[in-house]
Amino acid sequence: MPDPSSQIDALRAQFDRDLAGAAGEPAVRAVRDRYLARKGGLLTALLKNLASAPPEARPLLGRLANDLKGYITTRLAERLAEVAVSRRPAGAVDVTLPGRAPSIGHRHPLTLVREAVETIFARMGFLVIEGPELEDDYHNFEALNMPADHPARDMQDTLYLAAPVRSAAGSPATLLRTHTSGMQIRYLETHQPPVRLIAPGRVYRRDDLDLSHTPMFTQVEGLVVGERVTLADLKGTLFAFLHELFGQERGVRFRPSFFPYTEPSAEVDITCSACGGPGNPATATCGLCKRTGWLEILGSGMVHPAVFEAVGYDPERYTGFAFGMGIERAAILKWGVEDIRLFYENDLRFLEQFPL
Ligand code: 2U9
Repeated sequence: MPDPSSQIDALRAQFDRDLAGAAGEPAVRAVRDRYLARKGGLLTALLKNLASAPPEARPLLGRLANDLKGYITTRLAERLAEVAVSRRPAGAVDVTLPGRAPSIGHRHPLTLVREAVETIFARMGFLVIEGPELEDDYHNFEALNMPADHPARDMQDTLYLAAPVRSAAGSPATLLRTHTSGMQIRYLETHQPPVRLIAPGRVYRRDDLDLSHTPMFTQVEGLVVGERVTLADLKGTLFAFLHELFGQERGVRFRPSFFPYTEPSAEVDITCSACGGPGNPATATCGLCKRTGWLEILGSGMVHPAVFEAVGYDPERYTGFAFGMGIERAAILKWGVEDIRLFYENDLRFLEQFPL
């Protein structure tokens, strides 16, 4: 029979190891049962065995065994108290769980396109200017070579105010601007060339709502004025811009056109995103470009000398180019949106679809 006192020491060491390895409350309870169970408990068995020790050794062994029992009972009580503290009360929040990601907002598709346009032109050295949506006749029409009898000034096309109001620019406004050009007139009135800017903003036209018209839409116009600015500068700038916004693979073409404030004028087309442009078999049936392979994206031209005269620039000395683009139209062509009204209905199922 092994020496009873070293048996007691061995059991204490074994208990220490078992308790150290018991992590949660159930494991600690299992250790308690393993040592203290009335039937089959290791300490219970040891105490019973003491009865068969030689009578003269019993007092000492009895004391050692009782010490061990006290030790085991105390250590178990301490550990149970510890694990009970770390136990999560029912219904409590587990602060170690990863948090729920808050759903953050995102920018409106028209804002995304406007910002993309602004970034492209800013990198080309253009200034971005903004101004009032209420305008006077002079800045919206007269200075842009559209005199009083010009058809664009017709009540059918322009939204006039019932009575003039004082606009943010100071002058008495009579209408909702039909383009952002008035801002550019103001800029030319107060600055000397060289000029290189874009003017984004909301504009208003007397249109009924349909698939492709809204009485309010968003424009970006651009203007470059200097001493030897040519049509080649216009083409190079717009080629670079359109390739940046729509992709380097897109074809770009210029078609002669007419605007009162530019001469010569050109409308600019890009190859159709749906059929891939002219020469592709799909063009023969393409509904997006009406079988032409081309989509109109912006208007442009060399600034009319009458505009320079209106702002006091010498038309013999200065030349310039200008262009205009509808942001809604750009977004429609970029993403294949079927109805312009979707941009203004605030349906999240639509608005959430746009990357950029
Ligand atoms: C100044 C001089 C000239 C701006 C220009 C266009 C051509 C043009 C349309 C595009 C689609 C309007 O939004 S749209 O309906 N714009 O085609 N705009 S040149 O010309 C200017 C502007 C300011 C001082």
